[in-house]
Amino acid sequence: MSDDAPAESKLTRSKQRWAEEGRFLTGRHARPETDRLPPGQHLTQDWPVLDLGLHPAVPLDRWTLQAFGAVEHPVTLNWAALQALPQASKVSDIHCVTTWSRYDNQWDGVPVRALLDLVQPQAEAGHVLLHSYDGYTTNLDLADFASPDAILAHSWSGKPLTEAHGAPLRLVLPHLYFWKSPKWLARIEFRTGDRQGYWETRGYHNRGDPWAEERYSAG
Ligand SMILES: Nc1nc2c(c(=O)[nH]1)N[C@H]1C(S)=C(S)[C@@H](COP(=O)(O)O)O[C@H]1N2
Ligand SMILES: [Mo]
Repeated sequence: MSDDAPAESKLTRSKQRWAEEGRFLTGRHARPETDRLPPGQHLTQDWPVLDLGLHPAVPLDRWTLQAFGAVEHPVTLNWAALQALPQASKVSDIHCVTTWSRYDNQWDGVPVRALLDLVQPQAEAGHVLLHSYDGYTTNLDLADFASPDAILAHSWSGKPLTEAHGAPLRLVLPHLYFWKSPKWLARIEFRTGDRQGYWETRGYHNRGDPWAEERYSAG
């Protein structure tokens, strides 16, 4: 556990206890080709807000996104520089480890692959650690981060993200549980070795594939 982690709310403590108890595990497997809803999930029409309880307000004129570490071209992008990168629109489903799923979310933003083209990860860079303005962190294999569906999203349903859902910019990585999609994204650290983030150090699975029900780490 890192010592600069934010203070824990009641919900955060409950979620950590559920991880210890293996709550919500069904033991079933499903295949994305035939079953749209992963095992143990239920559909919701609304869009719940889940986070550590801090909603950092970052004014656009002070906002930056930094990409650094094991890359050929580290960058610090301001809002105008982010808007100048290639833009795309992607529709994907959300699967949260607390068992709600939400279909057909439309995201607009910069495909992660466009950012990777810009910074050029070095051959030794196998992992990323993502840092957010609320102190949240989460880790990914570079191969997962580089998914063609991954997008640095500034808009949902054609409108700018609300502050509660991560404005001005969040990652959306639809093939993993939603805790792997940080809101209020601030810094992308490219690493040669893996380093676990906030939930991963509190009992959540290191990868978080909803189809394999990778909710929690064993033990
Ligand atoms: N910065 C940040 N990102 C975060 C979190 C957080 O606490 N802080 N919580 C994660 C979790 S556990 C979930 S389920 C989703 C929820 O996103 P939503 O509130 O937009 O539904 O955000 C993820 N990204
Ligand atoms: Mo979550």
